[in-house]
Amino acid sequence: MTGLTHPLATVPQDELVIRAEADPHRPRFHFVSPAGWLNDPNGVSQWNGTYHLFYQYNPEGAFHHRILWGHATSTDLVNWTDRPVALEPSEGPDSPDADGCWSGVLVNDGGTPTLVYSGRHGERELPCVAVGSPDLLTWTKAPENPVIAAPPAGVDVTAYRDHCVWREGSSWRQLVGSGIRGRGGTAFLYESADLRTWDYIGPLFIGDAASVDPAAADWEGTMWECVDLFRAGPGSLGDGGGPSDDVLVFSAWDDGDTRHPLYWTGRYSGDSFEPAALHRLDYGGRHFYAPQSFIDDAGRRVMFGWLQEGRTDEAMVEAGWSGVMSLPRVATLDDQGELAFTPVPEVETLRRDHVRLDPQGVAGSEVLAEVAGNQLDLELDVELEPGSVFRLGILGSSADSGAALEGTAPGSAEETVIEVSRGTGSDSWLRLDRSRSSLDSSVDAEERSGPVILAAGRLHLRVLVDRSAVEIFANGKALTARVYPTLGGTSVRFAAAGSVRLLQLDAWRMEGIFSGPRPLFP
Ligand code: DQQ
Repeated sequence: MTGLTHPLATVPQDELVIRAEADPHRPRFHFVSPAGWLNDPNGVSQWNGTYHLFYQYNPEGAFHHRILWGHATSTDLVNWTDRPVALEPSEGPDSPDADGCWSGVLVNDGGTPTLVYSGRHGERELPCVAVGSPDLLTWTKAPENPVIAAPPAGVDVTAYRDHCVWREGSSWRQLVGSGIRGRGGTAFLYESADLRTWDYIGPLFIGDAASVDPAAADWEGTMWECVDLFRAGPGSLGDGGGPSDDVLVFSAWDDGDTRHPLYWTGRYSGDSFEPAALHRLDYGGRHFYAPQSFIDDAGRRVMFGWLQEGRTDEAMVEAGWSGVMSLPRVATLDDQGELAFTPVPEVETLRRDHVRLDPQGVAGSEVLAEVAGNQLDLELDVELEPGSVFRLGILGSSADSGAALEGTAPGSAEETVIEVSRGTGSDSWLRLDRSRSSLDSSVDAEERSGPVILAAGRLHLRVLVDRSAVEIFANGKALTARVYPTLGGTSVRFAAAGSVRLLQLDAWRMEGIFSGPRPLFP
């Protein structure tokens, strides 16, 4: 560490871990940094059987500044062991990463673990490389850094950072996220023989920031952060494929505003990407941001995302920690050619105290006497007739909140409500109502929603509640969000309007993955 301090570094560093551990909103079975700030997943991978999760980390406090790469490893994607910080800024006027080691990826360079990341100096980010020891615990920065000296000449870029790197034939290819002022987000394509010298090819594809209202949930933004290009259909990237077999994931950014993750389906061929359709990746918007994915040894496309906080900067700083890593989720293409998500099955090893409810009609509102808690895994199969609505209330603080669940009257208690409504046509919706999640009026309480397909009225709903982190999967569509109840509510209830049948409900309490305080610098 240097002696540099930031105005937001108001909590002594040796107090951060204690504060973080004491915070009731801190998740227990999601990966979080030991304390301080965490944002994007980086270098996600499986190397010689071991899973590696690197992440944007500021151990100085719960704010984004002078970012390091934290590192944790796992053999099961569930339990994580902290490893020494992998990358930290190198000081000096000529250092390309003097002000931060920003997001990037891990690649296997003929057996040598190699990181490609964005070095930040001043307001500028440029591609850098670091080479790892065989155990991936010690990293040496390449003397050639930055390996690309500047964004493409003659292009007025809104920003330029983050990397997707893959092997194609005998070459390396790289995308760098960017945006062209006045047009839209883009990813610049480069090629290299050695990861050190890169030839610029051109923009892979340029988005259109004017295609929809900037307020829209699928606005492309003016810059694409954390681009991630992969083959979701059969075969592998670069072998042609069908018109919608490739996926280009990005996080829509606009002048410092982290908006939401989106993806194009299309075909990557030659030096360009022919788009088919644009989709929302997670209906939680900024609460599942900067996702990055990899193929593991089992052939699964595993994705992590950053669950941004929904509380004020001051509240984060006071809490001593900020930022949650999503549970790893498997991405597949569904029948509609869209990404479908489900948490990796390994998460189920944390399940305890199983409760099962048998088939029953749902009428009015009912508290589940057998199920309560703020660390839960809930799995439901529900059948909805056209025009009906199913609601699941979680983190409820008193029996009085039944009125809210039925949508009739607001009360003073807290409750977070997940709602699935079946339209009379094909318009069915997943909605998260956070309007009564917290009595704290300073936290984000905006509604989140998006369309779901209920074939024959059937819904498979999975809800993972981990204190302030909530991950919802409804027939493969993900909605991730943060909630900050103040009353310590643990009740679970369901309710219905119209004709709804619960086919099965399984519930478990979830075990935590860390046994106590962890050192800021393992
Ligand atoms: N966060 C990183 C950037 C990236 C952004 C900096 C996305 O590299 O563009 O911490 O959250």
